[in-house]
Amino acid sequence: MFDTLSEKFSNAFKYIQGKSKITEDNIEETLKEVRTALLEADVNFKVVKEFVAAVKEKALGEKVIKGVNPGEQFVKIMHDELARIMGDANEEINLERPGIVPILVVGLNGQGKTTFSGKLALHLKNKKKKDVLLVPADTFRPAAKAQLQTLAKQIDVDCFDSDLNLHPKEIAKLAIEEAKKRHKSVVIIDTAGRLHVDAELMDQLKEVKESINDLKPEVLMVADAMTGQAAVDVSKTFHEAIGVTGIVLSKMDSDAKGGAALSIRHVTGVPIRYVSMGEKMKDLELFHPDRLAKRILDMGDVLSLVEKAQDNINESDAESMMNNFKKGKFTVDDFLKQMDMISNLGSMGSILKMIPGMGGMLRQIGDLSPAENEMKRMKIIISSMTKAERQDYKIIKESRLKRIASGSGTTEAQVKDFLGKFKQMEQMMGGMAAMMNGGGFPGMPGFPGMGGKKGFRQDPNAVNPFAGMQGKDKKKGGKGPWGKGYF
Ligand SMILES: Nc1nc2c(ncn2[C@@H]2O[C@H](COP(=O)(O)OP(=O)(O)O)[C@@H](O)[C@H]2O)c(=O)[nH]1
Ligand SMILES: [Mg+2]
Repeated sequence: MFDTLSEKFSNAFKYIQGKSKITEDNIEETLKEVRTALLEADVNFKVVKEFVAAVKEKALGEKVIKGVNPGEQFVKIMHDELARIMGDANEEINLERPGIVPILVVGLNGQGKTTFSGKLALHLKNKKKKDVLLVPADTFRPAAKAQLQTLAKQIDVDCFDSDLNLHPKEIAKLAIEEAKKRHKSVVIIDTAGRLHVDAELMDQLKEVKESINDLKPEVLMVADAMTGQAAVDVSKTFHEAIGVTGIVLSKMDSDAKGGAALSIRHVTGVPIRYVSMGEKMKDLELFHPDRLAKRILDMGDVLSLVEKAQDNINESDAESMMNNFKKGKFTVDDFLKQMDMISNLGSMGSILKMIPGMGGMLRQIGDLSPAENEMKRMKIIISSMTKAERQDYKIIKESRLKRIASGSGTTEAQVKDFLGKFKQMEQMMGGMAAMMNGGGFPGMPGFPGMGGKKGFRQDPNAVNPFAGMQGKDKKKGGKGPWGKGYF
């Protein structure tokens, strides 16, 4: 997300790095680059002008804080201003009111309305414990009904059987009647779009909204983040015509440049509430301006990472793995589960970027696809292994090796390579388990809590991940990261 912008910002900050004080002179180059970066990311020019002026004023007015260098102070100011133009705090729609809450999902064609309707239903069902009714009301493209019905089935949410011959406002009314009967608390109405903003569409949406106005409907406008300023202009038009209560940025998983996210709130005055991040139903995030600002500035986003992990990790899998782990056992199946857990969180790049400081490092590494491809290859090899082999890879000898290679479409050398790597992982895991169980490192008596005999170095030829800690030559006191004589 917003990779180019992050990179240009980090280049811009170089001009003030190592300076002892921020001055009008040394900040000029940085601000110029920040300005160019924002304009190139398709941020609205008025927003850019205000942003740069605000950053400049704060940076020059900033008192020199002892111990904090001007570069860091500047990044902090940038962070606060970025978050401010995007809207400060997350503002989710308010569902805690009596009666049914209707949510109208509006926007142009192909922006992701139907997809978002499904995602929102799933989010409200799981996170807010709401009983939701999905309502297809796109009378313009009849296929949209089937699309929503399919999604509804997939996420196990009820879908209203709309009569597409009726006017959408009639559909909305009937759906709300139905929702009352079924004691639903939220009704999500997926409306029609057009290729371009047109008067007929606006009139239709206005009528739908007015027909249910007594229930104070939320109107969520879905805008494709890839379209930059166009998304901003369209949102403004929709807001002026029908009154929008929230914006959803869709397709933020793509290489959107950032223009829409950074301008839309400031230009329209409407808060961004959700971010749609992919084609799967779970790919929805709340919009947190401060977290996004951190991601843009390579400061990581640990909170989102933890939330993602909590949402996506299967507890019983994690527990059975932990049990194995405590026993000092690590099987190919455990490894497969670990890989699945990680890929459930997203692409490697997207996960790593959430760790503070990794963004810049990733740019230096460049392409992560070799690592991702290797992970894929490992999964294919594992899928060609039998259950017994996954529990104990040591039984894999010549003929099994041949079978796995041909089954997975890899070479025997690749299978051997995988087994070699797995063996190293097994030893690492064994080592950690030994540490946790108080087994301790061989040759390190007296280290508190680690004096046991069960060393982890079962195989003298193994690659020892803790080699540095142990110190190859004990007499010299070790060369480990903890320095001489620590052990
Ligand atoms: N990558 C990506 N694709 C999306 C996202 N949201 C929707 N899409 C895709 O965009 C296309 C149009 O989405 P749809 O929900 O039918 O748009 P609608 O016409 O506004 O209802 C479909 O192919 C979706 O799978 C998203 O957040 N990320
Ligand atoms: Mg649709």
